[in-house]
Amino acid sequence: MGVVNVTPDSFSDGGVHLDPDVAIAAARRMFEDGAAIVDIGGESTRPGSDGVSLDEELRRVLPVLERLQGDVPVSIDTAKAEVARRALELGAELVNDVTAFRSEPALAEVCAAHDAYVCLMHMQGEPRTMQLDPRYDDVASEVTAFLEERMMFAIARGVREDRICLDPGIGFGKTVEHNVELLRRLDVLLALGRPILIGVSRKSSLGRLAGDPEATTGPLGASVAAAVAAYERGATILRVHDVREHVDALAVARALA
Ligand code: HH2
Repeated sequence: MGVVNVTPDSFSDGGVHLDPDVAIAAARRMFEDGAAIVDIGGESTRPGSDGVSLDEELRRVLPVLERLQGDVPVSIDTAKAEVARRALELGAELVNDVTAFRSEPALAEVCAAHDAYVCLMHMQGEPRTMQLDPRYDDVASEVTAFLEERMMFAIARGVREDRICLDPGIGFGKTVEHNVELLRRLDVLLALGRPILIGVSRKSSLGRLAGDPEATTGPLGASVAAAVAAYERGATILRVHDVREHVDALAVARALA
């Protein structure tokens, strides 16, 4: 899964894809480079962010979705039912909601009505404050219990189970140690029986593990290493900014598996 953030403030590509022409070209390039799907987002969820209005989010993503329609398989990264509805009408195949239908529960019915694929992600707290003091007794089992509950919620609202993938939410209300623990113990999540999506690309935990305690992003080599490790532990969808490098690395990892 390639990532194109049509935002001024995303943590690693903020401002880069704000111009629709640039965003569309980036999405097409990611698809040509081997992404199975490209995740388009109009709202940053980086630590400390406040969110954007419905009008602003639509203004950012609609021109991009309109011109990618029929060309590139698209996922919409949104927590807003109306954004998802418009994106699905424009051919989006997957709704990626980092709030797992907690922000707008009606988003579940929108996904069900379109028979859309859905990614449900774990987050402790909300983006504005989530990195202040994240705490867990046992991060892997707490994240798994949360995702199981959200999956049951989605199914109760009409989403087919075989449409759902699950994501532990690397960096969303988690310390470096929590992120490492989740990636090491993916088997606990896999026991839920659904495909696992991992978004660790360029995240600050990687920069910190690579030796910079003040890092706000992670280097490419660290992103690729984490993606391969997640793949080897059973993750099947890797959400990444640098598609070509990850496709090459995963092809080799698959050949050696
Ligand atoms: N991470 C980000 C955004 N959306 N969705 C899923 N399912 N999993 C993730 O790990 C995930 C996500 C944050 O990364 P990015 O989109 O690059 O930055 P920002 O939120 O600042 O736009």
